[in-house]
Amino acid sequence: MGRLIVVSNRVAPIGDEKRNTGGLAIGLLAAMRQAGGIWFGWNGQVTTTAAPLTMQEKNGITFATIGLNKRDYRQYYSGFSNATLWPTFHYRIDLARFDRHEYAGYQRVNAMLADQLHTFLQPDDTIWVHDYHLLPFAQACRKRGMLNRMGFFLHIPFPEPQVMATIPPHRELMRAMLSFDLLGFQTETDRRAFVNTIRQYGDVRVDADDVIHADGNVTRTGVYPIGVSPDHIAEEAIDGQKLSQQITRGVSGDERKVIISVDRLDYSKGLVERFGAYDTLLESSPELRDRVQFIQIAPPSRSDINSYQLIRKQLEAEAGRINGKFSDLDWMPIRYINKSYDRRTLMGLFRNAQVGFVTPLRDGMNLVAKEYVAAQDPDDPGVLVLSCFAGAAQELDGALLVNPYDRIGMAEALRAALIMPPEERRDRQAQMMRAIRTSDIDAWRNRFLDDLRRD
Ligand code: ADQ
Repeated sequence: MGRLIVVSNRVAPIGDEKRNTGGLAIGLLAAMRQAGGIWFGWNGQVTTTAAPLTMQEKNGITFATIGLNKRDYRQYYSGFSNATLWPTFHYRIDLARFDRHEYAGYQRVNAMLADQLHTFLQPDDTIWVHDYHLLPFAQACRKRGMLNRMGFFLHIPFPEPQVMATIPPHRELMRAMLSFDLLGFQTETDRRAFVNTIRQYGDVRVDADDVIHADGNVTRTGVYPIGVSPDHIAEEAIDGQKLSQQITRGVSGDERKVIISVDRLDYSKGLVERFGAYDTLLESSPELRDRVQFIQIAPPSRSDINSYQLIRKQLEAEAGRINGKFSDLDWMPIRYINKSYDRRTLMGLFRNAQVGFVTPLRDGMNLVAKEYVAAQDPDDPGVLVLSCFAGAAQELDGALLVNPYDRIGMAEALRAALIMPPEERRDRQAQMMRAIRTSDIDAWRNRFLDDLRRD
């Protein structure tokens, strides 16, 4: 069997996990460590001149990285990837823009990355490409004569046909995706949306098993919900408990219950709506004031994009408003923190919190939901309140599922979580742990790679 080459927009150097906030990076590091191989992509630096490909070996994994120049970064990364594809795939066409130059830059960077890969590729290598930055990557490789087995995994949702159609070159993008041998999605909902879209706009033949035939290519589709390493998280959570108690000492007190949320600061995560629900909870249940503490950890991401600056301002205003309305000398209802924590502290914080409040408006999976459950003490677990629009909701049926657009419904769920009897909490956590163990990070990688390598 040949080498495994993982291709993703951003390559995270090993040993740098603490600073990594992306679920993609964390999931891939765990997978690569066991599989070995080469991880190829952008090193995260923006250079003024063309940067050469750098190969660096660490702990059995070769990191093949390249810098992007300012124009590439602007057009490919901030532009088409994060101002067109990201909002559209998360159903926020109100925030999406389309610019032909940015799209040309997106295609150009995909072609440049294919050229670079060609320089070190061997004929029996298997290539596993990740996420929306690289939809046309296989097509660019095929044009350069690379015949290797190539699979693609989409970490974010795939939108319904009418939403996908708002991207002007949607047909071209969809056709380009058919140069992959296998397309993987987080949920059946996403896979179905893709198949429906390609049926409608692709001018292709889709057979009974949803295998797609176009121009002599055969593309299979599959569902591979990404997971976590539950045993590892449990260890981190126990280790991190003391550290996190020091952080929250004086914040939570012995008698205050903690509600925790951790997200990249992104409009898809539903933070404004979540703050609103907490406001409603305190408004409608005055007896809870001074008895609960909401901690929202949200390190800024993509802060050079307009819509991200806007959401940050909005959240600062909301946190200030709610704290102004309810605070007392010894109690501040929301701790809104814009920084990253190392994994141990974070998992410890999860274990010490009575409620995990995870309410994205749309999310491919949402690893925080799974991490929160895996970090709990099985004898005295907390309760997960989870958006029905997170991919994780399709597996974690022991959560209290909420609609993130329903402020009162979310407040009611928070209340139910805060007063839930221990037996019900234990049952729900045990039920979710079964699902988390069945589709952990190893199962995710193995199932995808087995399918990709299968004839
Ligand atoms: P993200 O949108 O980044 O991932 P998520 O799945 O929740 O979302 O992963 C975030 C990861 O970063 C988690 O492991 C979390 O613990 C960590 N993290 C977040 N904030 C942090 C902080 N302040 N300090 C330290 N660590 C922090 C994308 C998709 C998701 C999909 C993943 C994986 O948007 O839907 O689940 O990829 O496929």
